[in-house]
Amino acid sequence: MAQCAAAAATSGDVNGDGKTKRKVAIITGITGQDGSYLAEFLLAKGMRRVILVFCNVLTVTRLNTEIDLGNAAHDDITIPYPTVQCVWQISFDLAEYTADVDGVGTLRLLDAVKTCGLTDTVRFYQASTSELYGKVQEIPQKETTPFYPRSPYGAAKLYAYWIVVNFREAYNLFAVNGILFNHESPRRGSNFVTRKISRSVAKIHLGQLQCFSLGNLDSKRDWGHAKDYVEAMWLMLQQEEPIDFVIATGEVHSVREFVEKAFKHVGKTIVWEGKNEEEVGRCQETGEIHVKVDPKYYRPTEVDFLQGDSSKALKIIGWKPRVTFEELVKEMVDADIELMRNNPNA
Ligand code: G4F
Repeated sequence: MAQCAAAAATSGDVNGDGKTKRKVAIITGITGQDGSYLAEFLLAKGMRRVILVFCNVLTVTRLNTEIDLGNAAHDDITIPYPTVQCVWQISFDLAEYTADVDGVGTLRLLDAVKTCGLTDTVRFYQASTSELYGKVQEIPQKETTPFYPRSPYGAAKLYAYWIVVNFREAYNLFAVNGILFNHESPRRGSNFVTRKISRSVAKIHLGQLQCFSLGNLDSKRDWGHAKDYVEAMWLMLQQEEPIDFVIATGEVHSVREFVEKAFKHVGKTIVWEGKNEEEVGRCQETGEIHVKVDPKYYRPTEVDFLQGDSSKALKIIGWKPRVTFEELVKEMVDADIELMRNNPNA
């Protein structure tokens, strides 16, 4: 799967004590944040064996590591970390590759399940995405909202979504799509906007950087915490029926607000001056410019606004987010301050 997505195939089922019967999980995309959180979550749930599939998006290497975690803490495991570009850049520049990994890659996994005669035992989770909604056709977006992807990544994920539905209907496979809205954490890749901001604010706070550049400050996202979202993945796999769900907080914030909140946490008030490419964010307390706009971060086709409605998930699987937007921003900035203090080149 994509470097930021995790998919789990499991033969597990609920025992009644909240633990799984057959404790094997395969997680793809282990270099992304979701893979590591999911592995930890499943181990805590009693899963005995978690196989981590390493997908290097740049060298097309797959399945080159298999690690039995046992009871070891995830932190004790060393997993090679590839050079990772941000999803949208890969997506637009390497559209064919994106289709191969994120679209056809899902088909390959499903086909493997079928070919091995495992359709009755495997439970398959597909890391679907709010990128499917792209140019949104309805606000907020829910399971019935029409899709309108705006990137090669979104288009590839659309195929993945439907091929999962098809295998479910054609072969009675327990396969589900988790339509996850943006979810972040201190483990988020540094090219995603939230982590780029938290790292930069941490560096500025520590005197290691003066200014950084962003693209579209007015883009709005429904940002949750990745830890909450991996719990939703697991819950979806514990149900009697395979059902697709939107997983989101329902709250929307702009990139601009994320910047303001992150700086506020380190005692800086950002005031905005100028328009479009000339816009800057200045620190009210010191007068220094800390944020600039650089059109190189604009996208060929932008997804301006995403807001999910996860009321179906609340009703059927009892899922709701725990971490607030404010807590998320603070956790990310604090973690990066700690990281940069110990290793300014991180
Ligand atoms: O953090 P982003 O790169 O995430 P994006 O594109 O929403 O995608 C993420 O969420 C999806 C779920 O909806 C996943 F499917 C996908 O895999 C990934 O996890 O960008 C968020 C917004 C965009 O509108 C972008 O234009 O932030 C805006 N932005 C503004 N300046 C920037 C920047 N994005 C990045 N990466 N870098 C900037 O400097």
